[in-house]
Amino acid sequence: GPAPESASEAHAWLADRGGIAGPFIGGKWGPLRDDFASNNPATGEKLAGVTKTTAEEVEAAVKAARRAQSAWEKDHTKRARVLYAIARVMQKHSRLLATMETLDNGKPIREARDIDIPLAIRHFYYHAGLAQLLPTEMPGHSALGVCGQIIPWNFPLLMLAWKIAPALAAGNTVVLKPAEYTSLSAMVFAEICTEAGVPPGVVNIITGDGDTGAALVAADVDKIAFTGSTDVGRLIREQTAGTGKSLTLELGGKSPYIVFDDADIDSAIEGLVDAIWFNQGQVCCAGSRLLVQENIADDFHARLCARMATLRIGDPMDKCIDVGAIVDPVQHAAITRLVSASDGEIYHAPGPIPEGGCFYPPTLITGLHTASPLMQEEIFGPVLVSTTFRTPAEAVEVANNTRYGLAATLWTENVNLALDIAPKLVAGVVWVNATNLFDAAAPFGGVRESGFGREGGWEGLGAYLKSDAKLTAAKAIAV
Ligand code: TXE
Repeated sequence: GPAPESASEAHAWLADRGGIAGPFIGGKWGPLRDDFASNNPATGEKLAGVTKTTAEEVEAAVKAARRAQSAWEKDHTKRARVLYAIARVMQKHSRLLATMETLDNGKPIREARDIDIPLAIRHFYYHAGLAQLLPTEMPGHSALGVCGQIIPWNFPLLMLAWKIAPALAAGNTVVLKPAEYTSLSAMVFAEICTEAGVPPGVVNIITGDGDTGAALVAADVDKIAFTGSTDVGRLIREQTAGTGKSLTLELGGKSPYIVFDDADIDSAIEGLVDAIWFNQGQVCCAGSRLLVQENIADDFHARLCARMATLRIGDPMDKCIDVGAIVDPVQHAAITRLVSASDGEIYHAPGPIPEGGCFYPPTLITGLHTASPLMQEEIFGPVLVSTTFRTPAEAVEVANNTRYGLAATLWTENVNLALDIAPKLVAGVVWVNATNLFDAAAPFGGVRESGFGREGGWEGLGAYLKSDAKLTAAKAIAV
């Protein structure tokens, strides 16, 4: 096959900056300290040192954002122009962004190059348009102010784009914290902002772990937007309760993937490969729970196992690889622990796995009880659990038997059945004969313990504006 993508440009970029990722505040780097390491999960090598931004430094970032906010909000045409420039400069550096993302996160370079980076860029192009249209489409709305944004490690640059693009389009300034495992593409992004003419203080990046995140939640911000674990989401909800800070949460999931007996089975299996093995299954809306109609279950499982045996696991920089590395040994250990506690039948894809990295094979588990922890808990790895159903009503009941509600997928050739089932599924998005479709114009988000608030489209922009209700109340008082 083709030669692996070269890592040399990304290594040189990091070396030029002293090999440390740290806070970017008011348009400047620093202070930079090597507090902990960011490693390549495929090899264990240290890529860079990362600064654990202190509470005082977080306050300085919030102050820089506060100082920049009103000028930024004044001119929507300038915002549109700058967002458009960000997209273009990202495009120019897309190769560096893709290799940095793959080195730091372990995802296959094919996915970083063809999915993460283009979708992130598209988010900025799209929101440049929304910024331009805002005063005519949503007259009278104003920005929230300074937004604190905390993102996870599974799609570092894409989650950054989902947070920063709408916030900036709406006239807010931001302080964003990348996840501790994956700070490096955010570092590249900070310099892209400078190159694109983003005024100092409009975008601030603070590196660090949960302590830095907690300091951001406690700081003088007008909104917290969080994507991450349900436990931390709950904590942040408690911390912001009664403070007047706006909050949106995008949390975990255990999304059902329902296959009826009349489905196009080849397509349903290819969809499933995407649903649960894309990004090693480290996807909030992963189709991690297969529900297959009982009369086709044995055949479906046999064909699925045959397909799993063809997946190539290995060096994420290799363009031929389907499944890369798990982001960190901590996450790898969590997946291993959950699977080893299973009382079901476990099938691991037989493909060879490289030594020395954080690799976990694509895995299918059958024969679990619906109440089994593996059927209920988010595994956040390349592990699919499977169960069967007899009737459409039973499929709906089992699909909804979870505390989550982020996404759902269903496969059938019967359009009447699809139209009947889709609205009964408790989920923020339902895909029919497709999966993992994302677009900057389509709002994404959960219900129940998967969180609240939407990202993408006008709805997502609304999450960064003072709401109609608040405006109406303010007017009522004025009268
Ligand atoms: O998440 P955390 P972790 C789920 C998934 C995974 C599990 C644990 O099941 O196995 O969570 O992952 C910051 N105040 N998801 O531990 O800790 C943290 O620094 C403020 C699903 O990595 O929630 C990081 O930037 N911030 C999810 C971000 O929160 C805090 C994606 C997410 O990390 C904080 C990731 C605190 N007290 C994990 N503690 C999805 N929905 O896609 C941590 N952080």
